[in-house]
Amino acid sequence: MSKPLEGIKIIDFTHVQAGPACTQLLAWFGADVIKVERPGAGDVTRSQLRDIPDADALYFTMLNSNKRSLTLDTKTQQGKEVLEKLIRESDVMVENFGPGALDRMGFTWARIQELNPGMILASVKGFSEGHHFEDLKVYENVAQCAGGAASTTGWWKGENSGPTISAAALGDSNTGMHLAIGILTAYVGRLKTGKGQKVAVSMQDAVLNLCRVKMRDQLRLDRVGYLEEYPQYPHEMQYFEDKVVPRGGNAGGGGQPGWILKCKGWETDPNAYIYFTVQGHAWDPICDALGRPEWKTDPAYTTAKARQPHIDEIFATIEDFIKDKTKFEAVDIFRKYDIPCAPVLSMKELLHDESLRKSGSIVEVPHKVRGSYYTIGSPIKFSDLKPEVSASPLLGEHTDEVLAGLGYTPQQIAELREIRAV
Ligand code: CAO
Repeated sequence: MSKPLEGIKIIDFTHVQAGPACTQLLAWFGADVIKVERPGAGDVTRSQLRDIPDADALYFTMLNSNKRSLTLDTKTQQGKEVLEKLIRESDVMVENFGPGALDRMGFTWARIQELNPGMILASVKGFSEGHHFEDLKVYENVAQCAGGAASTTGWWKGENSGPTISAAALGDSNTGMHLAIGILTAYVGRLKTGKGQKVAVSMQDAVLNLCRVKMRDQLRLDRVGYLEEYPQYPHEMQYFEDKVVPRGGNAGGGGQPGWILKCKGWETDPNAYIYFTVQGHAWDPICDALGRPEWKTDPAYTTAKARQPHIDEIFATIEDFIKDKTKFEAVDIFRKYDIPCAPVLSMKELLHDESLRKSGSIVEVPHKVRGSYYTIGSPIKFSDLKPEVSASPLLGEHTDEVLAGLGYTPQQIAELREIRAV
């Protein structure tokens, strides 16, 4: 079966993580993604944190599968001419250079439209156009700080109570995913109007979009003065006095209290924990699971509001119940009662998880230089499409092929190579 995005040609002018994550997704679903890289060096992630000497680093391979690689120095006149031809023949150009880099290269939005009025130009920047920080270059953690994730993650007191960064790529890959949605929207728009458009996602906005419930909490705090589901309520109300959303440790982000609880072996295994959610309507099953049927009718426990002052005691009771059970045994017990919970899984456990292998969420990909590598496959599953992950390209692997497709003769390609334009 042909893949849904087959026939869509994308100039992938991206590097590091935010842009490549977006274009990789589109490549999985069938788009022809041509990664344009500087001759000699290419995407900086090819050589960052290498685990095998002289082989593309996993940082690169895991974000650039299913693409073709064209080396092109777009600062030379000849390189610019090649890019112009490519722009004329492509549907989408994705870039995540520092602010103004594309304009400095001579490819302003006006020029791109002149070359191809149907072109969709998709950009990631740290901040949105016109923002007072728009000139800043931004990496992952900078975005997490600017988008509200860092101020709301971590602990509100104690030695390590400062703003905290999440290990999940909220700034990078998350922004790329937003951009992919924008590109597909603009593409559908173009099918109706024939016109391309500019699509932009700032990393700050993409992080903020994922911090929606924290903004909800700020608005509630402004109105009500406290947040009853936060661990500070009701014993540490001083943390609400400045009316700024405090960090909530491992508390549940929605209306359901939750916490990370120790299981058997936590003293030596850093991941011997489960997450347990005290779902309001599952209170009776929770009491049954814990062998505390008296809590089902005790007014001090029957409503979420009544339970909140005792929430630490409730979590301590669950911890006591699971202290002689592994995280998997604990979850096996609670799943019978329909309680939302899961073990805290390490990267090692996820890498070897059979279900993830079976579903294609973790895949092994043969690679010309590395031998093979494991990578994360498509998290989006379809009934009529099985995205197959193929190796990331070697630097310039498809240069000749792409140039020939643009009409260059072997001799012209050799000349371009001679002057190091490709
Ligand atoms: N041929 C010739 N020149 C090329 C080229 C090519 N094929 N590809 C890129 N370049 C040039 C650009 O023209 C630019 O040159 P100038 O600055 O002289 O105009 C330069 O290479 C790239 O600059 P940059 O600012 O993008 O790169 P950087 O390493 O200094 O900064 C980053 C990296 C990520 C901080 C910056 O690109 C950025 O802020 N991007 C937007 C936000 C973003 O996506 N960040 C997430 C990255 S993932 O963590």
